[in-house]
Amino acid sequence: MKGRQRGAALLMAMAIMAVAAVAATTMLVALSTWSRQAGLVTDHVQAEELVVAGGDWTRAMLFDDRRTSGDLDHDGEPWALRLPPIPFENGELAGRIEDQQGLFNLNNMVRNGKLDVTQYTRFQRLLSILGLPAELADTLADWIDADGTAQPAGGAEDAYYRALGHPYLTANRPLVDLDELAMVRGFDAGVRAQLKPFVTALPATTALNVNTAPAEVLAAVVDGLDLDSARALVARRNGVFYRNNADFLSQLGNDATVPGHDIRVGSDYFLVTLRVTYGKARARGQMLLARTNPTRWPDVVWRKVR
Ligand SMILES: [Ca+2]
Ligand SMILES: [Ca+2]
Repeated sequence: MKGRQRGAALLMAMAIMAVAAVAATTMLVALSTWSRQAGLVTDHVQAEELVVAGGDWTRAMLFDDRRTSGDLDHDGEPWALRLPPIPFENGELAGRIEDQQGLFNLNNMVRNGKLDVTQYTRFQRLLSILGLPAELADTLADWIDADGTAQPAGGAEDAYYRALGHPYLTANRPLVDLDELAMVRGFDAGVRAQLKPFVTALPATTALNVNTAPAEVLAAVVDGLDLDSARALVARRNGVFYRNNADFLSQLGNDATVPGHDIRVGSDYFLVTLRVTYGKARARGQMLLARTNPTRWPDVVWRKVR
């Protein structure tokens, strides 16, 4: 980076730090005005930088949420509100934060390189609820597990992918993000679109947040909970929330069980989606945030801006 650009980046960072606690509008107006005066960047680069700046604002918001609400996250909290487009000079910003721990974490299916049969069964249950073939659980387990032995019920290891027109190998490690599913046998665009509202790929094994999980995921994870009962639970949850696991467990019928370590009422992982218009340019950004250390702003696990 040239000195002037580095100075600009530093100024940008300082501006973000200084105003993160203030309203987003104020921050974005300040940044866009500063940048126009400096005349350093094109509209598109500017739009991308505003996506990054907006991302830092969401990090500050989630940090503050943990500080004020403790280990408790539900759809009634400020972070869960979809932001209406915020206009600023020469553009606007829109975005949302989505809890990822209310979704089924596909990487839970493999622990330390080996299949976790309980989680694999839960994913099969989710596939069945969504009307998708059970063998998708086998091909995905093979994609993630460390070994090269295909699941007996319809898995796929290197031999399958090597024989493709554009050959490649199985990852044999946790999914980095959901886009990677496109590489896995059977996960065509239609399947991925059907799964998307219910699944995620997180860098650690995670418990399910029962305050934000959709009925389909609750029915997949809780043994003996059918979809109708899960829908009834979600309807009752609307407007109230579970304060702890016992609160949730007391709402289950006699036949429904789930180990306490597989559920919780808070979340560490959030997906941020931001759209910025600046001048004639548009930029869209997504980032996965990990709030695993409550003493600092959430870490950015990955960020995509385009
Ligand atoms: Ca919270
Ligand atoms: Ca494998």
